[in-house]
Parts: sequence; structure tokens; C-alpha cells
Amino acid sequence: MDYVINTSLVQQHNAVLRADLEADYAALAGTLARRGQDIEKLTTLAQGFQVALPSWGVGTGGTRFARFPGVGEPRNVEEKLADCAVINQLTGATPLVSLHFPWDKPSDPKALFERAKSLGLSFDAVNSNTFQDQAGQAHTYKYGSLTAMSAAAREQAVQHNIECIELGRQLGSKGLTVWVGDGANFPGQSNLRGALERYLDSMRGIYAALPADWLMYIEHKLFEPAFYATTIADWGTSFACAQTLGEKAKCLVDLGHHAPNTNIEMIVARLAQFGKLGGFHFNDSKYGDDDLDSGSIDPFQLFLVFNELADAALRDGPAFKPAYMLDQSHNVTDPIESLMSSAVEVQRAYVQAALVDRIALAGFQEANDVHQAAQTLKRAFRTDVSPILAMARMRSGAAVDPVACYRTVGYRAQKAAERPAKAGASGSGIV
Ligand code: PSV
Ligand code: MN
Ligand code: MN
Repeated sequence: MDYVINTSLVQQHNAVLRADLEADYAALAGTLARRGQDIEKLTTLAQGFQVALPSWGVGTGGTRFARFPGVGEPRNVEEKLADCAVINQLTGATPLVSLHFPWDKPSDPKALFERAKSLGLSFDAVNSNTFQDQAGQAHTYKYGSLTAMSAAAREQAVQHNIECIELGRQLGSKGLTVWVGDGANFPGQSNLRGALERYLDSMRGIYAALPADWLMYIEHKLFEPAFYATTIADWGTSFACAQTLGEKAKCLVDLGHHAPNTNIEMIVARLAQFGKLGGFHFNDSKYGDDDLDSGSIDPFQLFLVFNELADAALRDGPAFKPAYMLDQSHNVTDPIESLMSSAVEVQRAYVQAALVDRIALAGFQEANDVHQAAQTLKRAFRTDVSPILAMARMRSGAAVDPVACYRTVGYRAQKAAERPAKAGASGSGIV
């Protein structure tokens, strides 16, 4: 395998931190043992955790006002893969990459597949893009894509999705994520029911092209770019569409795609209960689709989402395996550092949720002991599982402190020299 960062540098970094980590780990093992929990089981669990990286997240994002590119940004899909490989090498938690077409369209899919493999990466769900016009495109998406009044624009959008499936198939992907910005900016602009009928009609055409072992993820979003009515605005619409389309259609929950204060963990519980929870785009937000680093604003919400996932996994067994992916935009941080920290935060919530004493919790719920039920969750959430995560990384050959290691090896400075700036390198705008 081609390691992007010299493995001996990672080992040197770990050697320096090893003694402190072992002391912290032993202390936490003692605390957990008094609670009847085995730290080794939790460490194994952490080692098995994976969250996919968004190819578009390794470049600096932007807002609707400006983009301030960083140095050494990846200029093509191969360079994006190299950055993703660094994140995976140092966190040990991100061996999957989610591509976005046409931004990441490879000239030679087989070569890209081989390159990813040599870097220890494989491809998660592929994403279509009908929220932007592309150069040379015959029909505009200005007034919608899968829901457009123009039958030709709808057909073009359907064909693009089918092309994404074909590319994904060659890359070993097993899923297609469909997010459309379609909707209306003004009351009266569009017939609300008619738009959804056209959406379903278009989606049936895409669904029919899905290979047998693929899933289609329907991603809802409350608003933006449509500011009055978005066609797939909420989980209810997403759920109804997934039910209508069939078994292979599932709902994808992007944490940022809800009104502030929405109880997202309850949405997760509902979708899991009815077998339609397909996966996640993790990020954090304060106001809207802010795409901030996972766990940076409301880590308790992230924990509560994983608490529902742990409950669903217990009820449904191994058949329950939603896809985990990050979907973030990094405007003022180094994208590699943000993605590494975010992967660790999502992994942290996963391990904290595994700490919840579910038998005690069920007992408190049964007895209507509200205070102790709430405290049972808080106790797990307050537990600092950092030594477990660091130990999992060290045992997997990743870095005890991924960001510190990344800074020490000077990857960004090296790339700044190798990759002179090129406008629009991230492939992502305000979405
Ligand atoms: C839309 O806001 C979104 O969350 C969808 O997942 C897109 O594919 C992604 O952002 C692109 O930036
Ligand atoms: Mn998303
Ligand atoms: Mn989004």
C-alpha cells in the first residue's frame, strides 16, 4: 500500500505520546470497570468505526459571498484522494470516499479505482449534481432539474443520474445520493403537488437503472437555494418518496438540513423504525446548512443521534447499517484538520453511545424516574473517551494525535509547493 505520510514519522509521533496515553487509558479502564464496562470491547468497537469523506470537503469551501482558498489545495480528483488518504492514515477511521459528479468525473474510472485501492481507499455512495449548470449542457436547471417544467431538462437530469450510477459501478460504489435544490422562490411560482409528481416520475427512471445491490439515498433539505418551497424539504416527503419508489430507496439525513431546534434524533428514530434510514451527512450548524465541523456546535445532539442508532442496532441487529459520511465546508480552517477532527468527533459520539447503560435506562423509563433516565444519558455523554479513541488509532497504526502529527510532518507546506493555486479548485460553492 502507498502511504502518503512516511509511516516511520507516524510511529515516532506515537512513541513520544505512548506513555501518557497508556496512563490515561489505564485510569479510564479503572473508572469503566467500576461501572461494569470493559474498555477493551469499546476500543475494538472504536477500531471498527468508519465514516466516509466527501471529496469536495478537502478543498476550501466558501460562502455565497466569497471563497478564500488555502494553499496546497487539491486540483483534481487524484489529489483529493491523496488528501483523503492522509486523513485515513492519521485517523484510521475514513477508508471510504464519496465522489461528486461531474466535479470528480474520472477520465479513466478503472485507473481511479486502482489509485484509490493503492491508497487503501474505496468508494462510498456517489453524488449527482443537477443543482448547477455545466459547461456545454443543453438544458438549464435554472428552474429545476428532476422537477423542471421542461421535459427535456428533466430527462437530462435523469440521464446524468444514470451516468453517475454507471461511473459509480465502475468504481465499486454501491449507492447513489440524490439531492436536488429544486423548489420555488415565490408563492405561485410552482404547483407544489405537481412538482413532487414530476420528481417522483423522474426518480422512477433513475431507480429503474439501479443495480440490484445498490441503494438510492434521498437527501432532504429545508431550504436553499429555493427560499419559499423546496420540493424535498423534510424527512416526511423524503420518507413518502422512498416508500413510493421501493426497497432500494432510503432517506439520508444531513444534520444541517433542518430548522433550528428540530429534534433530529427523533427523525432518526422514526426512519429507523420504518426501515428507511439510509445514512447520514454529518456536520454541525447554528442557524442553517452551515456545514461546520461535526460536534463543534452541539456535540450533545450528535451523541443523541448515536444513542438512537445504538438502540436501533440492538433492536434490528446486523441488518441495520446506515451509511455514515461527513458533509462539511471548511472556510477558515485547513480542510484536512477539520475533517480529521470531525471524523474523531463522530467516532466519539459512537463510542459514548455504546457507554449508555441500556438496562438501567429502560428500568428508569419503566419506573417513570425521569431524573435518573436523563442522568443515565448524561453520564455516558460526560465520559471522556479520548483515551479509547487514541488507543484505537495507535493500535490501527494511525496517529495518537492526528492534527499534531499532520502539523509535524508538514504535509500542507509540501503540497503548497507542489500544487500552485488554481481558481475554483474545491469544486464546491455555497452548497
Ligand atoms: C446540499 O446542501 C448538500 O448537503 C448535498 O449533500 C450536496 O450534494 C452537497 O451539499 C454538496 O456540497
Ligand atoms: Mn449533504
Ligand atoms: Mn448541505
